[in-house]
Amino acid sequence: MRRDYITVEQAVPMAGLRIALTQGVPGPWGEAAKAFFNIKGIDFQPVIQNGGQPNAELQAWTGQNSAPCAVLDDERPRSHWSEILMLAERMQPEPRLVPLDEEERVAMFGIAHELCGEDGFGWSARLLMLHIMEQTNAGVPIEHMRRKFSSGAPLDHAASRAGQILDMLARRAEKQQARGSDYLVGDALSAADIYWTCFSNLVVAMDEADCPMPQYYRDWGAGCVQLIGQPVPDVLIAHRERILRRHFSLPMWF
Ligand SMILES: N[C@@H](CCC(=O)N[C@@H](CS)C(=O)NCC(=O)O)C(=O)O
Repeated sequence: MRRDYITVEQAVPMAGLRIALTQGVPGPWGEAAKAFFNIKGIDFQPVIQNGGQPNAELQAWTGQNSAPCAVLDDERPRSHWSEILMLAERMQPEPRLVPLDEEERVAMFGIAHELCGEDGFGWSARLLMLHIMEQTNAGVPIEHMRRKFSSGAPLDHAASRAGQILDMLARRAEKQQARGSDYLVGDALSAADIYWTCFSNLVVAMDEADCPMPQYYRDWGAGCVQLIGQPVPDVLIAHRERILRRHFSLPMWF
């Protein structure tokens, strides 16, 4: 379902599903959104968001300037990870990515928050990356990104949150395997598996053949693991590889 990007200006008058995505890098929130729609066979039009930039046109269209942001026809823009997931579920319920069973739903949304939410894994890894960018003069507008994405806690808090979440996920993956499931929740694929697959790329870069992303992005991930101070458990990388191969369109394209 590879498609060329269009600008916000081109996207605004269009009908259908348009999704603003950071062009040129596999932003984990954006890659997860893309995977939901791809897995469900829902067509969408990628729209350019420029990472770290003001994105004034996107701001005027959607009331915010981050990616991803999904706009279906003339409905309200959806930029929170859970809004985008629920939109995908509504547009095409099968295959389900939010479990029907209420206990499993709670587990899935809990894991998703730990991966995607404020003070979660992606949030914390990004703060570690901003620190690395600053040390290496990476040319990224650090102050703009900190203003958007800092919670005011010190760097060691971000490192320990990322480590705690990795431990929690590894324990869960092991328990699930012991009961005969290849998935993080219940016995089937859910958004939790997709989020982990995409967010794992922040710490252990996917193979070039699967995800041809810039070398600097790979280097930031390795630096991130050093700051976390513990390796990413093998069980989680094996899980990521299984989900990638079974459920993603490869190579990724951004
Ligand atoms: N709004 C999303 C999070 C989106 C997000 O954090 N996007 C980042 C991904 S690194 C982004 O757009 N960064 C580039 C930028 O801010 O320009 C949510 O809470 O679900």
